[in-house]
Amino acid sequence: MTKKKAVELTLYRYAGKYLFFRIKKRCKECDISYVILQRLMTEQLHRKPVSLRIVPWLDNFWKIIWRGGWHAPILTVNGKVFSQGRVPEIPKLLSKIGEILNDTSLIQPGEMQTEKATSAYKESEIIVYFSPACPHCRQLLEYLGSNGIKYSGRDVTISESARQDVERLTGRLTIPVVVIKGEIIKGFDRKRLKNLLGISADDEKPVKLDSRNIIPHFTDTQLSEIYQKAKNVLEKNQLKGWTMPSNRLYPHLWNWDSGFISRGYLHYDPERAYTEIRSLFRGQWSDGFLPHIIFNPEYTHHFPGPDYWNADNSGKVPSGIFTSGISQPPVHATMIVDSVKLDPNKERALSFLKEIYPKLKKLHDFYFTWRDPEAENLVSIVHPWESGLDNAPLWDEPLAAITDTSEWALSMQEKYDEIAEQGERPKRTYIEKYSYLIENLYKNNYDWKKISENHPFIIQGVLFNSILCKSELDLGKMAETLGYDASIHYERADKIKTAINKKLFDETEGIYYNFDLKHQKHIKRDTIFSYMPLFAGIPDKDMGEVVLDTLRTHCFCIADMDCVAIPSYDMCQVDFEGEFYWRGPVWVNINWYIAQGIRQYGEAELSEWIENSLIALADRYGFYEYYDPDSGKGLGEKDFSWTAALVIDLIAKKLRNEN
Ligand code: 2M8
Repeated sequence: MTKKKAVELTLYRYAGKYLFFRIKKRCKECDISYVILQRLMTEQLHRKPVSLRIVPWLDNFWKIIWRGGWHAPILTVNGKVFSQGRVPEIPKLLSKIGEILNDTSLIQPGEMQTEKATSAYKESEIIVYFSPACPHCRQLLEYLGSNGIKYSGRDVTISESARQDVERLTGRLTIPVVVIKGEIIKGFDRKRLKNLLGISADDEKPVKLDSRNIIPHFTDTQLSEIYQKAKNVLEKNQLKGWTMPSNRLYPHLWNWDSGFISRGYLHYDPERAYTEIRSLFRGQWSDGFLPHIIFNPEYTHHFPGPDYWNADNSGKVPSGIFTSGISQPPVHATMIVDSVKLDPNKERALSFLKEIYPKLKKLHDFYFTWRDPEAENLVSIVHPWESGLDNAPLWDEPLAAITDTSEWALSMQEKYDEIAEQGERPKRTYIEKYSYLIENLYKNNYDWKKISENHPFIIQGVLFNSILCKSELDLGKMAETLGYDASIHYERADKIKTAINKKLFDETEGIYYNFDLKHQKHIKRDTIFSYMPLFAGIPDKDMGEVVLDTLRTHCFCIADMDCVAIPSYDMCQVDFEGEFYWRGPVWVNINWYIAQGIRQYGEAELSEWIENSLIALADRYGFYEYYDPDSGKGLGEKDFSWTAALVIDLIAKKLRNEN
């Protein structure tokens, strides 16, 4: 039998570490190569015997250097260097793959390989090469526009020939580049532009070169329109008494989603906000635990549904209610703490707070009683989904260490594949482990003490504990409003704060890390979730400065504000994936927290950039579950409730001139 031909592509991205060196800069060519290759894999190379591996260049430089590869991005085809130091030429690459596979459909006609941008644009005197995510490009285009200059714009992220032109003209892929009457200007050089274009000092309409130009701005009328659209999303997802995260993949009531959703309702229909929270707490177990899903009895084919959770094994589920058996971050007290301030009917607000306060307290008590096995004032989670950040890179190591597998891992995998077909969902990677963890919970009858002794996944999370710390502070405020003794809440908040600073802060790196109790070690992954303590006011002023310094890099797009908002994972990491669920995309809820956090530590302008960018994302692309940090493309579920609810919150504050 002849061996089937296959092609292995390997992209060495400018990332990684070697001895004490660690790459902390982004390389535009690498980012663009990565995006283009991913796109090829899902388009032209879909269902072809071609695989793509992305590896960190610095970890592997000694392997590739022997094969002649010096400059990242390096692309190898079946181990041989195909291109380096630049974005690979795609028509040539496809032809090469076509030749290896004997697949003529991939071989590109000669004409296409030599396609030149100039042919289509020769009429035009001014050509601008740009990328939509680059702030200097946006400023340049705005400058030309406001001075009435006509130009042809060429987006290098879309056009191969535009990239070739830029490289030919400047020797490398750099943007923006302007070509005026044969002269080449790199970057936004206002003086040269002005001279070449003959704009007089009196007529010139300057665009100030400062970060304020990057911040999107809206009139009140525009804000009101976006607000209305956001309300429509919530209306669309509303059922009797509660709201689905989205009406396709998420037809049930989800714990922290309902918290965020209630924050949106509070601004225009407080009764609805109270009903949402009441519906959620209908599912509270007798020990105070609040499940992450309360199942919609009218929708039976969700996976994993009630049959898989066996929550009844606990003997703690309220009768007639079907729930899952894990929880989610306790955002609720924070989301509704402003009820009295926002509800025009103060009496109604007070009576709601009175009704909900004991339930919230019982929930927080649950965490301290059952989820703090070492009595350290740090609560732990027992499943990645409990964190709310399902497949974040944070869980890679602890999940990989689990060797057991569950009885129904296979069926779970098949069902997940069906769901994955419908959208960008976590695919197969850790399904076995997810299912094993669920099985271990119900086999232990949700006896939290036993679980803390034999469960393979017990993590003290930065995000979870920061959210709990803030919720304790807000529960304290609520207690004061109701005339109750608030001291227990402030004491607890203080204890969590001290514990987070003591155990989860890494002084050398200037960043907070999760702690894996099972393996007794920190999980050193640079996700945006490490910065959640800012929101809860956990670091003191000096520590806050250190944390902000770590955050202010290109890797989270803060140095240049050159993304659409803050990505969920460090973009300098080799396994960053801008379109994949919790492993890179921009999430509105996380950005909402980060914006408030950094404002408290003096970064008002950056905070405004984040908040306005979130509104701009919703305005331009719609209310998606998450977004690509570079292009802003909406991903996952469309018309997603928490995106709409938190955009309502941001707009409402702007219209009231808060902050
Ligand atoms: C995602 O999680 C669920 C599992 O609970 C899922 O993948 O089906 C997460 O993004 C989670 O944070 C969110 O609450 C849920 C519903 O929006 O979806």
